[in-house]
Amino acid sequence: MDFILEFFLGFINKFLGQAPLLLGIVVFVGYMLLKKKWYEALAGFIKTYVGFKILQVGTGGLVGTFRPIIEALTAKFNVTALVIDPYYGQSSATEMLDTVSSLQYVGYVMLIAFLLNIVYVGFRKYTKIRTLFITGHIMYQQSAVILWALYWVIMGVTGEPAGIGVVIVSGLLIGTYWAVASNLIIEATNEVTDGAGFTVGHQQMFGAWIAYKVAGKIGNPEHDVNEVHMPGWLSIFNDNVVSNVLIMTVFVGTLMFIIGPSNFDFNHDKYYFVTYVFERTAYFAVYITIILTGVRMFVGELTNSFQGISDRLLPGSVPAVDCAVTFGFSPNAPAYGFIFGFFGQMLAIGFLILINSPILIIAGFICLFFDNGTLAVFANKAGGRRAAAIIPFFAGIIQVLGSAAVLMVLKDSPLIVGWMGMFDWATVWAGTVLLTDMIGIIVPIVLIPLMLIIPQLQYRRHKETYFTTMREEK
Ligand code: ASC
Repeated sequence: MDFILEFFLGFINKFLGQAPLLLGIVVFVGYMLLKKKWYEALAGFIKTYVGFKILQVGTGGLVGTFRPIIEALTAKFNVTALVIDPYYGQSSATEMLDTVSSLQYVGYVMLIAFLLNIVYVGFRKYTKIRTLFITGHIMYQQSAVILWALYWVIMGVTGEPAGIGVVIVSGLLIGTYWAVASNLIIEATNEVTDGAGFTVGHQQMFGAWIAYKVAGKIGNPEHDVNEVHMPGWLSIFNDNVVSNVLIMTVFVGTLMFIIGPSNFDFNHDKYYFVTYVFERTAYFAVYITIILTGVRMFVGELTNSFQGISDRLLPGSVPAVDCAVTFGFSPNAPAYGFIFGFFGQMLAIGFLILINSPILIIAGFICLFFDNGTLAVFANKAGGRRAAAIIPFFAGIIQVLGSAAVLMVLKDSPLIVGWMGMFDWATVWAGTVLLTDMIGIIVPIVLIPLMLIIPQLQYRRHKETYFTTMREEK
């Protein structure tokens, strides 16, 4: 068994977790199935690989540039509390599981979940599931966090290694979530990307679906954040580079001045504080432009070649990939999500301080930007700028309060540093953990068949286009 696990973990880390490689191969195979020339398939592989690598340079750059600013902000106010960044959730999970000799079970959870997802797609005629979740680093993160949380509320007091029941239930539960939630968001993703042929496999799939649905009711899609046609001098905002830099300079620049020059470690020979601030904030547009370039490079290839896979190999199925891919279709929306999500989170953190809450929360950049950015992309598509502002604002409040609630039962876990505050984890998963704490392991067990009802309901809404165009008629 250890051999199988080792092989699988290698496979995850070195292949599945390498999105550029995996998607490149998908494109290659797709083109071969479409009977293209081998060199065309090779060219498709290379453009997908390089394009995805470029995307990763952009997302990595955003994290590297902006995470320290958010951290400096909380350091300045000297708050000690738990951080709602996914990597803080992940390290709480792995550190704790390690103390009860159970870290290796994260691999089993992932293996069970991934195999289950394949089975669901294999039996899509019955399950109505069309998506395979392949965002490797997220698969690991979520497997670790769910195992930790369920272990802690079910077996924590014993200090024993995780039991087989918890491992299996965690795997079945998280695999069902990957399949059901990424499947739920296909139609909306196809609207956002104009039928690019992939779906989102990340941490806010239920959230993005809700954002898309609610946005249609509160906003106007005509007022797209990417098509602001302002008159006079405001017309410079029509360009996403200019508008991202101006907005972020005002917003993040103000934060940086509040934090103060002495709290930033920058080269005084090279910068005045003000030029340093401007460089940081301008990097926002630099990385968004990089993301755009990368996405544009591979999305066309993926769309064309996936036709081959979904015509011949797995009819009507699509890969579920990182949320940042959608940013390439809506370059102004992530800044909206970040800023309004920030206000929402700050308001909720202020509230926790005011009521003297036993749990204090620190904002994390990944949650602020990638989670709310994604919600803004979906909200904007259905409800324009109004929705792209209002929805991330409320999401920010929910991320903080939902995480604080679940941390009430997890806070005594050894070596805890935080929780994954991403939308689905501050809602569905926080709720599941709290209910499991009250009622027991029956809660996640019952949740599995309940989630499986969702694709059945989706299928009923548009049977004719469900497996073909994957778009609902308007
Ligand atoms: C996460 C996480 C990341 C980012 C990235 C966004 O939740 O763990 O590294 O979001 O996937 O592109």
